[in-house]
Amino acid sequence: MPAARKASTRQASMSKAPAKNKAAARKAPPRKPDQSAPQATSPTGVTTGGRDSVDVRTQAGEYLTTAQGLRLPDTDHSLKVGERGPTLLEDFHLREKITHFDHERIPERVVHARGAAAHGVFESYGSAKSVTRAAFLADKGRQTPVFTRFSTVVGSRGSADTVRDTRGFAVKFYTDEGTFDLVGNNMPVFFIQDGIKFPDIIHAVKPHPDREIPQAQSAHDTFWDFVSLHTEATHHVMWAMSDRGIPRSFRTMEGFGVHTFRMVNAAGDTSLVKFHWKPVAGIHSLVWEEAQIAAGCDPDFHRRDMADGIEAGAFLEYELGIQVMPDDGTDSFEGIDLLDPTKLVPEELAPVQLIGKLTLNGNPTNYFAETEQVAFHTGHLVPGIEVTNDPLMQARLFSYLDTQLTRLGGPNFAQLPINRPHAPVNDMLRDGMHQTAIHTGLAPYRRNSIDGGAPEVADADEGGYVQTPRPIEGTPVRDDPASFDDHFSQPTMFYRSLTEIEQGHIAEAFTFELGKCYEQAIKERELQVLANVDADLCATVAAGLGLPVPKGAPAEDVVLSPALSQVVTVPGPIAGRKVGVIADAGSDLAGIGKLRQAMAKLGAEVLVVAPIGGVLGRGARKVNVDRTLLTTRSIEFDAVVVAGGTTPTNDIKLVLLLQEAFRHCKALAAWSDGAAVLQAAGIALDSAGIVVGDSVAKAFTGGLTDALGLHRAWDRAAQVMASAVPPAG
Ligand code: HDE
Repeated sequence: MPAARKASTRQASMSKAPAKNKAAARKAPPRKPDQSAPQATSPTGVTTGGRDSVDVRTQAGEYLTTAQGLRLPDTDHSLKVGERGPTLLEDFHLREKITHFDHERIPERVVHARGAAAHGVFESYGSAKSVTRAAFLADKGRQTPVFTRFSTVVGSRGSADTVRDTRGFAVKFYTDEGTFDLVGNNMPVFFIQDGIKFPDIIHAVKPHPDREIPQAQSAHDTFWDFVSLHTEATHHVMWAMSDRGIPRSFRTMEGFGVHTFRMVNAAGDTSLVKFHWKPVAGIHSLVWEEAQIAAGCDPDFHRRDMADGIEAGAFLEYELGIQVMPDDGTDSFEGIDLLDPTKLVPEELAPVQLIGKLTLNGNPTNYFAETEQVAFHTGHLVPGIEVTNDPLMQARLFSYLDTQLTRLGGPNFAQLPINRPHAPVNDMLRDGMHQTAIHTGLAPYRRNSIDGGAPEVADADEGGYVQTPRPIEGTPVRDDPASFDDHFSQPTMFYRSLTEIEQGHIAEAFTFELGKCYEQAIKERELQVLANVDADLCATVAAGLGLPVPKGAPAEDVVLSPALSQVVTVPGPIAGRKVGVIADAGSDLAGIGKLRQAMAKLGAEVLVVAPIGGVLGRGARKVNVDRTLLTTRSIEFDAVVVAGGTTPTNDIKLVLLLQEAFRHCKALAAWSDGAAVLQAAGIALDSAGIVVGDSVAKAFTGGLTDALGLHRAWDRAAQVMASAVPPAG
């Protein structure tokens, strides 16, 4: 508002204030407009210049300027007394540039610091209408913009993507009824039952406080000390040690809301609900050696995969599903305490009903502004979705708002562009650090007569968030219900529901992680935990550690849940997968073209790998080299194919690439005499998951597609050790 108008408004209201009858007769001022972002005009009403209709929050103008818009003649030299003299204090440009730089960082998230995000859209199937009145879920076909951030939990912001850890899967739905955040993980259970222990588990898993090592790892004494003493963590630890702890990519990860939520439909009927994200691309993981190599060769493995995929049009897709349980007052289902976040509900007991689809189709424009500044909060709810008494969830409801005050520097973080709701905001929250809204009106309080009583409060019919009445009575206690005491039967169910391959990976992971601990007592205590999960698992890990096998009492009568296994027997989609093609100057370049076309149709990308960079061939047939044997490593590819005509070589980099792909049970293929290159690397063509053909014909690309769709040739696993030694020559 221009300064002159502001002053006159103030005078007018002051002169009107005293006389009661006059105030009643006075025409109510217009309703306050909704809180708005700064416009492309300055507070004095003058346009800010630069290109027309440019938002002042972006940079505008042709010339380099100071923050005040002063054009600069030079930004490479400070103002000095002579070319070799000292710098002058009057150099305001130097001081502004350096000062701003000095303050560029904000505190990283205390957990989930390492993350990457994408924009997208959620489309409702309308099938949740019977359980929730949340319009973004209930209305068939309704599209809601979303911003989704994936993360690891333990590592710092610059740590590697592929470490063994739980992954965050946080989705911000910008709904018309207010923002809803589903702040979940890629595992359906959590380490602890009560949020009051969260600082403890996090202190234990973070690097040791003396030397601040190891970074982004759970393979150290304090973590295993904690979890072996808090056996409620066992179920989550089993998941973290399983293949779920090292996902192949964000697009091949499941997501879970973890807690039980309460949903309310239009008639006021309530249900208890658990959220699931089902990746359209299937659930796939890395193998441990790949994860370790990637952490060194390409620490950005997951975020690169997501950004490249989105850029190439291979969007990330997930279906949202809910398990619906009756809200009968017991907060439990089939003997499972629904308030215990260390327990899951097997899909066989409560099927996951699909209610909508999430498509991530846009990369952020600016990492800091969007991915770093996005603020999720479990308390960002909309009518139709409510919380339960889960003590982990209750603590989260406090933490997520609180943490932003430090991380984002004050209470106005909801005004940051990425955090702004898409629903109209009229919150009466005022002032504070970094206030960017220019509020109008005089009465940011209710009830008022000055601003015409605005804003109004809304009852349920008008979209107000009215909690379902929950009678609560009891005595304050610091205790758990007895139903929280069973720490082992679900870990046993999880382990026994997996395939032998997956069980083997869990045993290896425990052996690796405990093998990194120094304290003998911690290893022994964790073995005792495993003895209560499964005797074979315990014996295998004990053998690996060279320790005696303790006796336990694992549950014998657990009902298995095959849905927990991620090994597929029917090939799934291959969109977003990467195929490396080994080629050289003599390769069949037309064949490479055909392969690229066939893979592109299915959303997979072909990258040509040659001994040196540049271009292979000439004219219409020419093929760009995407990677050299020096710049890539097998971990980059889901399958490696040798082009026909490629000369066999004993270049150790190529042998290593093929051997690694073989050892990691990835699809390998060759057409025509390319097969000789595989053989030269010591790979038997009759091994599982090897596709050979005379040319790039349908049968060849079909075989490769199937092998890729199965993700790994696990039948090769037994052979893998034999192939570990490259052939001499
Ligand atoms: Fe979080 N968690 N958490 N958490 N969490 C945070 O919030 C916390 C928990 C999860 O991409 C923090 O803004 C407490 C469970 C994700 O920005 C903080 C407890 C689950 C993310 C916080 C939990 C999660 C966070 C740190 C126990 C899965 C990243 C920065 C009571 C269902 C969100 C921030 C993003 C982030 C606290 C437990 C998931 C400190 C106190 C269970 C995905 O507020």
